[in-house]
Amino acid sequence: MKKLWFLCFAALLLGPAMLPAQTAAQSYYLDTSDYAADPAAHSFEGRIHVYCTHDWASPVTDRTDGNHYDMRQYSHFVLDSLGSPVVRTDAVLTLEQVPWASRQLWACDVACKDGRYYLFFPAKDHQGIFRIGVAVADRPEGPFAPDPEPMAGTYSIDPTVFEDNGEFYLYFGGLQGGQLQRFADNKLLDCERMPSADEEALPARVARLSADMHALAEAPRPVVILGTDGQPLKAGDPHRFFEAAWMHKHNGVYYFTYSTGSTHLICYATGDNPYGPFTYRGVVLTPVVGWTTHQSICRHRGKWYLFYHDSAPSGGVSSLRSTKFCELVHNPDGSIDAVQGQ
Ligand code: FUB
Repeated sequence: MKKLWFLCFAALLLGPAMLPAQTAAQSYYLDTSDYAADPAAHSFEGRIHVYCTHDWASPVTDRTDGNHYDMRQYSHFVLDSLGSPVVRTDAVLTLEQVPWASRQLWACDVACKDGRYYLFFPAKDHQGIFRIGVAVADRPEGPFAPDPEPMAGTYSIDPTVFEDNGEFYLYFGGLQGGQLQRFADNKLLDCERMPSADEEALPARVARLSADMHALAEAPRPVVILGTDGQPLKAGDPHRFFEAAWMHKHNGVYYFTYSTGSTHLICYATGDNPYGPFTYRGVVLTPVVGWTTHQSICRHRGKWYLFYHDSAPSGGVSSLRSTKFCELVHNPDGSIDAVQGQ
């Protein structure tokens, strides 16, 4: 009790700088010395490695199609466990290094195969179309060397890679600024087409990767999310896919998590294989401060963690976000306890 009183007194005296950045949801900021968003977290070589977009105060103020999300490099963070010191490295891959890219390094992900690290990232090409590239490193912290061209057959944003039984699967896609509505049957349309509220929602895409990790081994397929009625979710459903695909597997169940964008939720749907279909199950994260919400889910030393971002440290500026994390609970019935974003 004496110790508790002492801690309260010290906190009052020394101010918040001495305390861990903690929210009501027992979430912790990874690092508030600079902005970092869209966390992709993995347990590699016994430590937690997190790959983020590096938000900054860009002069771009045009909000059309998310142009103000004008990131030019990725950041890497490494930590041993919840609460341990975090080491940050910026510029593990920069826009200047990628010959085919013109702008907007949006959410990325990293996979490890045979001791090498593959960073999958989206950027607009010189025609203004989002494509997905791959960059390789010998160490999880980089530096990453990009291929000279984007991966053939890729489009849109938010690539994430999931390993299952020795195969690697690339998931991707994002609406509106992410341009998914500009593609049908894996082809660029002359004119974008957003479905009306009572039509089927636009799905994320998934494709198995080639053995060398540099190409798609097959044409991308739709990731269909079914409602409890067994029918694909409609475009007007507040739980339909928008962006930020992520896959994890727990107790043999495949969990597809994603952002609903305009309704500001992170939701989950479950299935029995990496391609789906997946059945909508519920909310993982309620709305955070800021417009975008973006998650990754990582198992480390037997515990599951949810990584996400919010704009609270920047006072709500939607393009200046900070990464947070907390433990994530899977219940015995396979459901996930929702984390409160605020
Ligand atoms: O950070 C840019 C974009 O905002 C990401 O790619 C989306 O997932 C959203 O977080």
